[in-house]
Amino acid sequence: MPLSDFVVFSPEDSRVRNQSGPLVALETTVVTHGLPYPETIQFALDMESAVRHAGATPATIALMDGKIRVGLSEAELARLAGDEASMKVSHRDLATALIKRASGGTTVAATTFIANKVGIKVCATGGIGGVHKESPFDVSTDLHALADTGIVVVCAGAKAILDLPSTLEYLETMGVPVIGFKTDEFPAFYSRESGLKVSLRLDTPQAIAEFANTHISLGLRSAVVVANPIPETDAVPRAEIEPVIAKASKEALDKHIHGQALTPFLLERVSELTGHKSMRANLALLLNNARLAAQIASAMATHKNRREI
Ligand code: PSU
Ligand code: MN
Repeated sequence: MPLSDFVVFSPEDSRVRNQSGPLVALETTVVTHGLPYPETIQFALDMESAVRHAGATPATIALMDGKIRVGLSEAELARLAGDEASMKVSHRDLATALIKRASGGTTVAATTFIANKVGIKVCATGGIGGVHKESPFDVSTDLHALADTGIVVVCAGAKAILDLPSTLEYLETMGVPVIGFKTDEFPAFYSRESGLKVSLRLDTPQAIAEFANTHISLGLRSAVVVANPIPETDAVPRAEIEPVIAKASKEALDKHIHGQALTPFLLERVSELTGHKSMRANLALLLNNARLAAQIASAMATHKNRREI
């Protein structure tokens, strides 16, 4: 059966499908498992607005009642966010969600998989998954997906709760370029600095678009990760966040929290321990990434047209 058999084209989907302009896919695990309810609803809508204001059309991707959806209505977003039963859907969970007629937020891995199938070239998230600190065998499916999906993923680096050097090594091994937007350093999600280098620094959405179109036209199957540092005013210095992450990671270890539950647990604990300062940072960087993703998607369309003339 083709993928289209599983995709329902509601009015929102069709709006997205019939868009001739640039599209930006938005992941929804951040809506179901990454941010507190009910604020997360407004937040998902704000991300969509940020994409629109920057000149592109948002395609929020999720599973709704056992169907893959590309574009959600406001009511559907609210239902997805508010339903305790909403799954966290990565590659291995896609078929489960379909046969159980379930709803769920898609991770970067599942979002990029679906976006790629429907021809969307750019996706925005907060931070990509990676190699977990205390358990080197817990490697996010995001990394595997990035190795295998020709798409641009705009993020604020990998989540700071992760082993960042190992995550970058993995990306390098899998041939995934990591572009620093106006930075030589790989940003660490809540903080702008990590002491680690990106593979290339580019300073404009146009330059990133040219890079991405070139990478994709070569037929390379890996993604292009665009690391966009959190705005200075919202950043939490590394010295402040590191001990908090260490404490939260220790708690997770003591409580035997692992697998799918680990990332949501750590994000929530870090937020509690910082008096929600980390949550505000998370929101700021998500909007910042949605904007840049829209600018890159627009520039990719223009650059491609120019080449075809
Ligand atoms: N970025 C955020 N909050 C999140 C996530 C990313 O700011 O909740 C989600 C993304 O959907 C990412 C997922 O794909 O966490 C990774 O989960 P895991 O480490 O279990 O693969
Ligand atoms: Mn994991």
